Amino acid sequence: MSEATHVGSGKVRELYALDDDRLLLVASDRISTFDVVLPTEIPDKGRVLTGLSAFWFARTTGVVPNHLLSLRDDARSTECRRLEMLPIECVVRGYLAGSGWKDYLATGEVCGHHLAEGLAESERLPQPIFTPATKAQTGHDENIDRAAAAALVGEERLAEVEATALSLYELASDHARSRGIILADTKLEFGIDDQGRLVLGDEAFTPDSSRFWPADAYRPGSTPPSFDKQFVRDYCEALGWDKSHPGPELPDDVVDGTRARYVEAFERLTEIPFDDYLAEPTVVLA
Ligand code: Q0N
Repeated sequence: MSEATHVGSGKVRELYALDDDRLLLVASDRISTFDVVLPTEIPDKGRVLTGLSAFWFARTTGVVPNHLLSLRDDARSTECRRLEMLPIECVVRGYLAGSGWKDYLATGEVCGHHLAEGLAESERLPQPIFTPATKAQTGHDENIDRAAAAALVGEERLAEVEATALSLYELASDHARSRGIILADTKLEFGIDDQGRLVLGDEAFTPDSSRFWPADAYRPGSTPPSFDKQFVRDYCEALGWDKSHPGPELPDDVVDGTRARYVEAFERLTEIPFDDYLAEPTVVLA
């Protein structure tokens, strides 16, 4: 990418500027667990996530426009429109997990949503809730209430992103459910284009931005297994690793099993053979 300037990196993705209007988002095969990037890669993980995101972008243009311009032949790089990103993470939760469960246990509320008493861990909520968070540069995003989010993006824009995020979650979670995957929650990022329009950016409904649970193993009252990372988590727990940097190397069977789970998520959700995607990435856009 000699033509592109590196402009940012996440734990597992890199962002390059192509020109004044366009960015290149490159998904690596790195994997993180318990917030630590492991020294061992999962082959094709970045391609699975890039293809899944593009699949969702193509299927949600009726809800909101998105930043995708094109997929590169490497199947892991997305050319996208440069936006002015909103300074909030737009999280939608259909189930009570992660920081939502923690906040509920401590206060009975999540981001100002007062919930019924006596809900169990991982329980399905009566209706999905919009639970925005601040974007922390380092460390953890902080859940915020409606007033704090409105102070960051404005009352009108907040109402628009809330309605849009809830519509997107409903569309994606209904589809995933019909394919045996529970989309427990998801994090979306929006930006504003040069015309002032709201546009969906970043990645969408991937296992890195959402909690994917296998529907057949779902039991409220416990933490369901992660569809994608469960072998990695189980291996790390059995090792007794203290979850500080650096993480452990993964053995071949854990790598192979995890790769198979990512590919299975891709194929279940898209109904496209993963090899077809590798041969011609644009198949996910059809
Ligand atoms: C942008 N981030 C946060 C890649 C993702 N379309 C866009 N226009 C302008 N800025 C961004 C996007 C997008 N997507 C999004 N940072 C800049 C997430 N990054 C973290 C690093 O890896």
